Amino acid sequence: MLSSRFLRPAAARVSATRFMSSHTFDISGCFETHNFETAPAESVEATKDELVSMFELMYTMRRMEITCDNEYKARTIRGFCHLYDGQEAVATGIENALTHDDSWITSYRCHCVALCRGGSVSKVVGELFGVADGYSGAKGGSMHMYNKEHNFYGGAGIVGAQVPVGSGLAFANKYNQKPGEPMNVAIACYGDGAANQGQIWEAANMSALWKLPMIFCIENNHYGMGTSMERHSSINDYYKMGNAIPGLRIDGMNVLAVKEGMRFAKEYCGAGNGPMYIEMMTYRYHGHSMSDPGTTYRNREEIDFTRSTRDPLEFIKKCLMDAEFMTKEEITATEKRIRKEVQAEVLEAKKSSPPGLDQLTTDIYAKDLTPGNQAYPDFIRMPDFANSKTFNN
Ligand SMILES: Cc1ncc(C[n+]2csc(CCOP(=O)(O)OP(=O)(O)O)c2C)c(N)n1
Ligand SMILES: [Mg+2]
Repeated sequence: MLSSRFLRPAAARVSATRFMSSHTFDISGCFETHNFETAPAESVEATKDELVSMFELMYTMRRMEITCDNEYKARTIRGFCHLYDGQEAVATGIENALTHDDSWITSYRCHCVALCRGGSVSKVVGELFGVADGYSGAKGGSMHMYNKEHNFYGGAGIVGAQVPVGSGLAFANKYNQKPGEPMNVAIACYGDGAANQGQIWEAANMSALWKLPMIFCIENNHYGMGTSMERHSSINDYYKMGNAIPGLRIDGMNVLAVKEGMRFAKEYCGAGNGPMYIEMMTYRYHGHSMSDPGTTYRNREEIDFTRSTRDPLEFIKKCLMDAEFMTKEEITATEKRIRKEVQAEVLEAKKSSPPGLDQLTTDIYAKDLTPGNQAYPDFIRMPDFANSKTFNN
């Protein structure tokens, strides 16, 4: 079971300072630092538009994931399916602090990141239905959504595999830095259960040696499948795991703190100071995947307690009301509208069909599979460079 410090109620203090259409929110107590002389701000200003759009995105995520749960139970979705409800403030805060010039890669729990990076509910849900209009043209499914145009590199089914790829993305961003401008950063999100993998240490070492603009982002939802973090990890201060690499722990249920922490990380890493470790303190409401009811290794009281004291949506609703940006009635009306919109998008996705047979030979490495006419890659590297081959030029 979780220790009490992870279950503290989300800080929802609202200071008296008020500007015309913006408000100052107190986020002190939302951060713990490791190896840092500076820290994120203790208060942040947010405009009404910004807060409302964060709320709408988070509520859309919540409804989308609950809809996936229902559709799965109705057997219109099959196969692997890992839901993100409970963790919405993490993806939303990251999305609001970074731009789409920054690269993002994550684990199989990727529906909501896909939504942030150029997606729509119909595309994400369509991918789960296996239709041609789905996010990856029905070729990826729940765990493998990908959008190069928006610098989103997936969706990885192998635990931790996304992290070294993230360091590669950070390397590319350093390589392509424009003179006089800060570097774009790369963020790799992974779970507490992945955090002790050897490949992550190797990626961290190289990222530090080469001062890559890489953010190692551990979404600590306290469980790796059905094993609590106290049982699977000898260290539970994940933000300190980079040793010499500076670390930051963030209250991952407070979207304003996530955004401010990520702004701080982008500034630090983008300025050429090297990588950073971030630990988001969060929680998943569903079981690990659809085959896990999520109640055998944790009890209902723990889930209910988190919902009633730390829910990220209840937190942002409180901020909206305390700042007098929205009334309770306006919030209820918005929720009703979004519920309808999500349902409409699901119906839209259901109208699409599975991909045609002509799609069987697309999106694979070989360019032409016509017998006798196979195209080779442009360059094949042999062990002996002199015997390596260059084609098509
Ligand atoms: C290399 C590898 N080992 C094991 C698995 C099986 N597996 C899938 S998810 C998971 C737990 C990961 O937990 P965590 O990193 O905390 O992420 P969360 O599911 O909590 O988001 C395991 C062991 C896998 N997919 N890949
Ligand atoms: Mg986990």
